Amino acid sequence: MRLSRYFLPVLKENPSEAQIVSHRYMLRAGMIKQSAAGIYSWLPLGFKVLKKIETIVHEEQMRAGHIPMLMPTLQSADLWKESGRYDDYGQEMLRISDRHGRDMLYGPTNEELITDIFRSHVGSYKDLPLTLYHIQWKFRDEIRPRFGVMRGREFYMKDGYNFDLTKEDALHAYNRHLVSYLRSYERMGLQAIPMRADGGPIGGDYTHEFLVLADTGESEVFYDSAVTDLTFGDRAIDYDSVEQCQGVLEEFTSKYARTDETHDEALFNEVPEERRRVARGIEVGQIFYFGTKYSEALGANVQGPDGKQSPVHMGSHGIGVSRLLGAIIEASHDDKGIIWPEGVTPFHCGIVNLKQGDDEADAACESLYEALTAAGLEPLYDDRKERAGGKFATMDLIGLPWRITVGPRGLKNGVVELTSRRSGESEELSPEAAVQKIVEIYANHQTGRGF
Ligand code: 5CA
Repeated sequence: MRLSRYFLPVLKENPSEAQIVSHRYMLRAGMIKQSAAGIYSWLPLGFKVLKKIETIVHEEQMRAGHIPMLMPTLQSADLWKESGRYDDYGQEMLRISDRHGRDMLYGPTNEELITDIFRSHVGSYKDLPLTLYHIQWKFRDEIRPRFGVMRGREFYMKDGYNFDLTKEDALHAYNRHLVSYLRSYERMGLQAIPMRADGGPIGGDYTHEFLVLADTGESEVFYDSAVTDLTFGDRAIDYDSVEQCQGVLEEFTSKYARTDETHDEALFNEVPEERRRVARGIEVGQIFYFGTKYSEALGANVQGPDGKQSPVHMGSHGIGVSRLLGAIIEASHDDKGIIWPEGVTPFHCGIVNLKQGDDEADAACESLYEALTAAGLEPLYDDRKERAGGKFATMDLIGLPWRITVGPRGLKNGVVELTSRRSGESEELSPEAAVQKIVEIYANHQTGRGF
């Protein structure tokens, strides 16, 4: 992409409505624009990152054997009346009536809809285990939408639902989700810690939230600092192996880590004092095992090998896809702007031409652009007739992890400058060596092509 042809409405001033850094930078970098309280348009740069995050979530869900599909945003109220949640959900649910006066709603989650699909098509244990998921917009009429996409009213969520014959099988599905979530967040450059939590309106008493530690987080968390030493890394995992998935769950959840809803002071005090931490966190996902809560209410039964009918065991598992943009920025920025992790960056590399209109500089930038594109990468070339300082400020704000700077003086010596956004360090290299280095860096990151 050439910046002169892109749509990147960068703001010079700090928007007064933004209280936290991620909201401020998303507005300033022209990623989102508020349309109504808690409802946003995703401008091209924001949309690009949203799709990168979505792609990682899809890849890791499919790797775990979970099946993608798509359910609508608008639902009939009938199923919710059947489950009893139509009244329970209260004012967070946006209720709509159609021209025939039928009660409709904008889905805040999809347990009822998916259970209805399941009961219509599946009746035997032979079709189990089954996990279906989708990534779709949700609406919750939050009393206090705030912090931009962090607590929106309309937000993008991955929600997956497992169907199993027994509690044991359903707990394996729970563990599979835990593993796939750890992998997903690490690919986004995040550490998200699973913590024992509360079921809330989804229900069930076995649930973990995934929290990214950040001072601006809305949840208070209590944990043993040893949990922050754990990383999943690139270990191979067999998602069908009960032992392997259970092993990961035990490794990541045996140390004390709880949100304030389930915090237990006596248990916490058993953690050595120097390792006890009280902090704040951003909830970027939650997994639930709730057994037969919905299958009993909606009559979703399966026939077992013994010929007997029993309600199917279920759980639901969510990732806050749009919230993740805010969480990643909270975890990775400095006073000049965003610093995207390689796994989710909207463009792989910036190219800054210090002297637009200079034949040699223009030609060098064009050939860098072509070489990076040919290698399957997406560069963002700042080809505007702007001062160098303005170009650097824009690149720093939008946070591309790597920048190649091209100017007549360097070209005389056959070099361009490659700069890391994270460390600020620069090195002079031939244009070919700079391209080679960028290609090598991204060889370790499956970022996929964007939009
Ligand atoms: N049905 C279950 C699991 S699929 C469910 O709805 N879980 S949830 O309520 O915990 O939501 C899943 C994730 O969506 C949360 O962990 C959070 O990251 C994100 N989320 C929830 N509410 C909002 C909101 N108002 N704005 C942005 N993201 C949200």
